[in-house]
Amino acid sequence: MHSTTDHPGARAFAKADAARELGAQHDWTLTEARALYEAPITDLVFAAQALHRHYFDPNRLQLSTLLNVKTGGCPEDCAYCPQSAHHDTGVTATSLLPLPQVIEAASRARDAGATRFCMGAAWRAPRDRDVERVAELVAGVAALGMETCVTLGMLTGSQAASLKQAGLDYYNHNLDTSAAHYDAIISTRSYEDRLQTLRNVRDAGLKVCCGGIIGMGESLADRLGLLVELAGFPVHPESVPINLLVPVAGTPLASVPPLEPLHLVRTIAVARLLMPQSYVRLSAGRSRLSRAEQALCFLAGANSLFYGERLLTTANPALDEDQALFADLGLAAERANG
Ligand code: SAM
Ligand code: DTB
Ligand code: SF4
Repeated sequence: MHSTTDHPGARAFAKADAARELGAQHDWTLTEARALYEAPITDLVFAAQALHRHYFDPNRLQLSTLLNVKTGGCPEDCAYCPQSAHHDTGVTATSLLPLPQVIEAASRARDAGATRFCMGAAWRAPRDRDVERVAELVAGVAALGMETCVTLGMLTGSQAASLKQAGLDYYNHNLDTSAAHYDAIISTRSYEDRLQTLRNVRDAGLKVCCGGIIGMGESLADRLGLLVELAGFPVHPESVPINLLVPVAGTPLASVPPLEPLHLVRTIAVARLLMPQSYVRLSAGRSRLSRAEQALCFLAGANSLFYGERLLTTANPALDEDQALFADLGLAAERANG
């Protein structure tokens, strides 16, 4: 009989399985991650699903709704991003949305079944007075009984502490890719800058949401390098968003050939095996996946997604389409606070 013991990934699978006794491990290597990724897909997805079931209810999804609270005009030059002022994408820059508009969007998201509300701002780094205003938004959304998440760019320790004080649950700040591939994607801030923000966020007692983007023309080593980096954090991010590049006209990555969705499935499965206790979010790029491809992502251990018609500047599946998908797959939304 064939099993995970018959191919070169056997030791890596055994290590992943040991998490049942040892909990999450932090010393994953690129060689081990590659052995998992390149295993027969049945072995890979089976192992990921088995470990997933050890830590999570396999039939529940965590639903987060995104709102862009400050759009465009960003001074960073992230090659994938439609909101960078360096790229001519037709996105119009706006100032921070007022509180009532944010509360209205959050209430709608809650009524539609989302348990977390994520607010994004196209900043390189907020000023202290920006943080004060975002803190008001966070407090307002938290008062609705929703979990809160914001992504504002680089953050100092004291800014992270102010947001925590306001009731913030999660801070999203992605590494985006491996350290080696990073310079091909962004030149205006360093990998170390990102790691420092993540340390500031963790030290303030916030939960960390950190992942990246695949399908940007990276090598397999880069794709896995990102996961190995995240799995090496002293505490794994509680939430790991895996975004499939949404190609936007006017960005330097607009014509990168689309990644075959099975690579997304394998990436999610490896993320699940390396970080078994983290929520793995099937993030941007869902609009171009079939229902069956999304089902395979859930089987591979994805248990969170963005729910709502828009991401930040691009489209996401419609609510009724997603509700029909969940019903057909027999999956239910995770309830608020667990
Ligand atoms: N400015 C802040 C920052 O960069 O940290 C927050 C907003 S930024 C848009 C949040 C994340 O969205 C990025 O780190 C990136 O991973 C993701 N993202 C942006 N554009 C994307 C695209 N075209 N396709 C997939 N993911 C994208
Ligand atoms: C994350 O990892 N993905 C989200 C969220 N964090 C902020 C953003 C996806 C953006 C996709 C492109 C857009 O809509 O502008
Ligand atoms: Fe700015 Fe964030 Fe877009 Fe980079 S990803 S250009 S920092 S909004």
